[in-house]
Amino acid sequence: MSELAILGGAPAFPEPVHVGRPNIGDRDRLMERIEGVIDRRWLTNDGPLVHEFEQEIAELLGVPHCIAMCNGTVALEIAIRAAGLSGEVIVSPFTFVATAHALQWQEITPVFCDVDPRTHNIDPARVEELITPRTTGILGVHVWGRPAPVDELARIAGAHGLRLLFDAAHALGCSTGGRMVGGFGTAEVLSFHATKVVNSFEGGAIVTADEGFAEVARLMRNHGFADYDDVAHVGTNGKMSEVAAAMGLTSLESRDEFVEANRRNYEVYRAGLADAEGVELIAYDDAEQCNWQYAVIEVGESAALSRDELQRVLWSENVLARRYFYPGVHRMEPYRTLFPDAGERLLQTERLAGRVLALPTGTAMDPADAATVADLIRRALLAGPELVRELRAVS
Ligand code: T4K
Repeated sequence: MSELAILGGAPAFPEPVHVGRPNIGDRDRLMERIEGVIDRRWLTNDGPLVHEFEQEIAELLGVPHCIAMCNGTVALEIAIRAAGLSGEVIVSPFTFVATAHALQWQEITPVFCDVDPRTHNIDPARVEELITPRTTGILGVHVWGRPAPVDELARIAGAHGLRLLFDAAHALGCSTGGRMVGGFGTAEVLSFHATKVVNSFEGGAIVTADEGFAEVARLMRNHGFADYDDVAHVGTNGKMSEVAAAMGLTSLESRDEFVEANRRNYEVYRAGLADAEGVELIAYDDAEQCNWQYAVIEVGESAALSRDELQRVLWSENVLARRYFYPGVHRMEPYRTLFPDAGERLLQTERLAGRVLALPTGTAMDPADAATVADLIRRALLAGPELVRELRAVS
């Protein structure tokens, strides 16, 4: 126990080990593509690499239309607008804040629906009670890449005449019931942020099977321009640059390797934490396709340390585990001011937000590092009450 850094030992890692360290892929290929961008002097505005990237993504997901964007948040905003959402939209509060902000930014009220504690996704059994005459849609999120209950949500949306969109920022290359994420609802939104399994530095995309929707989203992405001098729609600037697409294409080429690295680390965590009392690594369905992008533990009541205490132990070892998505979007501004009592009916979300910790993974981490992290967690738990006493004394 004396070796734990929080008690004065040397940190297990000399440098910070981040959650979300970017996967890079083949540098030479990336540089070659960037040289091509410079040589062509075509830097953005629907360039050839963006086209190629869109085709690759559409093919991978088996959807007819992919519209690449500057980031996932703007892609969400455009998807919401292209779907004609207004009034109220039902959404999970257990997500990155961008999901709700994309609605609120357009003066649409996010109506937070509690989550299923097993899946961390929106609980379909709680959706219908939130529908009012102002409700126009449901925005599902595939948290951690574990698909939302797509069929139940489609049934509810269909029965009530609501639009259904999905925030698929975590779920590139994931499937449910053998069907790839990307084809559900009216449209799905991807993120290629630096921290995602496939990245384009910053980037995002709307994928859809609806041709009319795709056309509107494309117009909106480029200020509404249908042609030179012809503005056919209200729009914004959501364009992906060529350099971003260069990274996106290079990253896509190494996707299998990235997923494999995630999976290897996940398996090390699974083995290392199998007998860690009170700590559970979230499960993925082996029968489905999965990107294994998030290695997330839940720290339960029977653990010797609270989630926050465990996080402090890990941070002192330079393991920067993150409390995604603490404290829940409903407890962030402007939502906590707008809905001060929301927590009273979001009991599962509140409980979950107090338990989860995302551990580092990805290609920047090798399995030996993951084994060290798992070992630190086990040792911290074993140190138990004694460590808690010390922690409280130093806080
Ligand atoms: N919907 C969902 C469900 C999302 O999760 C996200 C994004 C979105 C929508 C919006 O998509 P984008 O507009 O971002 O395309 C990070 C990411 O910034 C964010 O993209 C992501 N979700 C979220 C889950 O994680 P933060 O606030 O944790 O970022 P930050 O700066 O703390 O970085 C995370 C970790 O990654 C740090 O430990 C440092 C490390 N890192 C980060 C960057 C950018 C690196 O090592 N290198 C880097 O270049 O949100």
